[in-house]
Formats: sequence, structure tokens, C-alpha cells
Amino acid sequence: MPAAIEDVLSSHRTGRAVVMGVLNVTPDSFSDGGKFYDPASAVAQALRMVAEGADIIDIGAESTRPGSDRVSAREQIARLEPVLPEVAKLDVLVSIDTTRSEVAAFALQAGASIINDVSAGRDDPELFPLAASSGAALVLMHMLGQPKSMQLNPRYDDVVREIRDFLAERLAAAEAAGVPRDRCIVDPGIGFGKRLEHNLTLLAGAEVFCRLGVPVLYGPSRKRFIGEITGEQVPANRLGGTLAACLAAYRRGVTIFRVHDVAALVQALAVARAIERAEGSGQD
Ligand code: HH2
Repeated sequence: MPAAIEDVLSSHRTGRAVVMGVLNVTPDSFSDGGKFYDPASAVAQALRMVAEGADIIDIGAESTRPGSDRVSAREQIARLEPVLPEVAKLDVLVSIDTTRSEVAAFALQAGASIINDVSAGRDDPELFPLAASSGAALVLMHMLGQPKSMQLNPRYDDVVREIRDFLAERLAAAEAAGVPRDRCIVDPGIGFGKRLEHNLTLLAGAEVFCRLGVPVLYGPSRKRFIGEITGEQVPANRLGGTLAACLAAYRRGVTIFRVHDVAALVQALAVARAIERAEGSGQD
């Protein structure tokens, strides 16, 4: 059974693992740009991910890959119009990956229940008020600067502490704007203004984010750091590294995983959970 929104928002307490499948309705995303730009293939991909066990389909109409240019709200809505209402008819939660309130408002009205804002409310001042008035769940992600420039020279003194403090501040800002803390999810933003060592430290230190008391999401899927470790240049061939990163985060308390390859992660999590249960029974 796919998760209901309350299952997602309580996953940090229950330990339920939640799989968010990526659907990029874009011509230029870093790993699958153009593959699902055509509405029929986008809807078919959503159907496939639901059949594979996705709890959430995260639909985006603007690439945020390093160096990318902005896409207007009007263009994002035009890309979403033939796709999102169809996906919302399926037995799955729908999340909208946008920083623009206009786009989020369109998506919520068409059936989405989660706003995934990679700017954590810093791009559009109307986004928090929209989340507050609609009751949508809200993902707050850390990004250093903007996609155009974020990978130029990212620096941190203490990457885990700085991002933990940033997410705590954004949670407080969302709450001040009327978004209840128990509707929020946080994400340290793997690959968004981070070098290899930053991404690895964020994965190793995932418990710190879990202590913020809200569900934690990680999106390592197919990202460049996996290629830097393994030499694999083709993003679609980075499944093994993606699974290793998700399982490492899962062991540390992370419950929501944003991935392109749903079936493989569902299987990996099922095995990890079965092993956990065996650990528990061994202690009796
Ligand atoms: N990563 C991407 C996009 N949105 N949202 C959250 N919360 N966390 C992430 O790690 C995250 C995200 C980038 O991946 P993708 O959508 O495949 O690529 P692109 O931005 O090029 O469309």
C-alpha cells in the first residue's frame, strides 16, 4: 500500500521507509533530460513507478542541475498541465518540485499534497503563506546559492552544523509564516553546492538532521558524487552507488528517499528491514 500523507509525516517516529520517485518533465535534467518531456511518456513513467512501489511521485518542470537556467512559472505550468492531473488520479501521493508559489498553487489545485521547495522558501516569499493556507506538506531543502553558481566554489567550516542550523532556521521561518512544524520535512540537499567530501560528511552525519524532530529526506540518486567515487560517467549507470547512499542514510534514521530507480530501492529497503527484524529477534 502506498503511504498516506500522515504516514509520510510520521515516518521519523514509525520508521516507515518512504520512496519518492522522480518525474522530470524537462528537456534538460541531469540524468534523464528529455526522456519524459513528452506527456504520454511522463504519465507512463509515473504508472511504472507506482507499480514498482513508489509512495510519492515528485514532479518537476524545472531542472536544478548545476549551471541550469531558470524556467518561468508560466512555462513550468505549461509543462505540468498535461501530466500532473493524470498522475494525481493514481493511487499515489503527488509532490511538486518547484520554488515558485504560482506553480505550487497550480499543482495543489490539480491534486498534489506536497511542495518540494529546493530553496526552502527563499526564492518566493509567497510560498510559505501558500503552504500555510493550503495545509500542504512542505519539503525544506538546503542549497548554497543558486543552481547557476552553486558548484563554483562551495565552502563550509562545518558542513553538518551549518546545514543543521540553516534547516532549523528555515523550519522556524516556515512556522512563523503559519506552516505547522508537523507538516514539514527537511533535506540537506545532496549535490546542491557541495563537494564530494561535503556530500559524504552529510551522509555520514545524517543522525544530526534526524534530531531536528521532523522527517528527513535525502536525494542522492545518480548524482555526481557517485561518479567521483566510482569513475562512472553516465548518471543512469549509478544505481549501485545510489542504493548504497540511501541505505547508509536509512541506517542513520532517514526515512524518505528521492530516487529515479524505484523498484531497486524498494527491494533494497525490504531486505534492509528484514535484516533489522532479524537483529531485533536475535536480541530476545
Ligand atoms: N535533487 C534534485 C531535484 N530536486 N529535491 C529534493 N528535496 N532533494 C534533492 O536532492 C533534489 C530535489 C536534482 O535531481 P533531478 O530532479 O534528477 O535533476 P534536475 O534538477 O536536473 O531535474
